[in-house]
Amino acid sequence: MTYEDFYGPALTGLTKTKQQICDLISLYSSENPDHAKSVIYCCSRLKTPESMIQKLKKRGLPVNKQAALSQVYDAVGIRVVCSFAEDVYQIAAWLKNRAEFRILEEKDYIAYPKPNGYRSLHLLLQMTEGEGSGLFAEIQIRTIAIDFWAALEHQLKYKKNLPHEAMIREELKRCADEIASVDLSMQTIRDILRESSP
Ligand code: 0O2
Repeated sequence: MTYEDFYGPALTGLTKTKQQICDLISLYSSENPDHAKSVIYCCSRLKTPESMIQKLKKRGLPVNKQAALSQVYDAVGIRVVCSFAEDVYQIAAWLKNRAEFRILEEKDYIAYPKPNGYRSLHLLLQMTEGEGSGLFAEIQIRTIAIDFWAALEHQLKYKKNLPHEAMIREELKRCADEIASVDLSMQTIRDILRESSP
């Protein structure tokens, strides 16, 4: 099934919303020269019809465009990858003050990691301006170290009958905790360097 088959005329608004949010992230770097290097990269996607259908079924929702656009918030997904945990919160604070959308919910999986070790800050929002006004989107903000972990962990979602699955999950959890500890140490070193700079 194509994106057009599933999302119909809403596809234009979804695509514009995705671009509008990506442009905003670029603006963050140019408006905040002190934080110009905070964002390592930003990527975006429209949820594929297959992935959306799977999510609707999993939640027991009707499998149609209306439910996809009104009851699932991440048809438009943006991922912002930063160097340090501090950057994650600074970008989130800046995004929360934008007029282009209103934040519906903040999920802080950095302060409150998922049991598998997943850490990220998610902002669920609704557009208030532009062609996609009224549409929902999710912005995920995380450090590059955790992004590296999440990309590998995400592969588990698509594996069936994986040998040694419990061991792999346990090992991934250990890696996530080590990465969180490294992120914290890197932040501390950055703070010390900043304080001691001439
Ligand atoms: P994709 O392929 O990224 O689009 P749910 O899917 O119901 O658990 P919910 O309630 O929609 O999640 O919201 P949440 O927790 O904000 O998660 C939405 C997205 O965050 C997921 O999208 C993933 O991209 C990411 N995410 C959440 N938890 C994990 C995790 O444990 N590991 C990894 N690697 N990513 C995670 P989708 O829909 O799963 O898929």
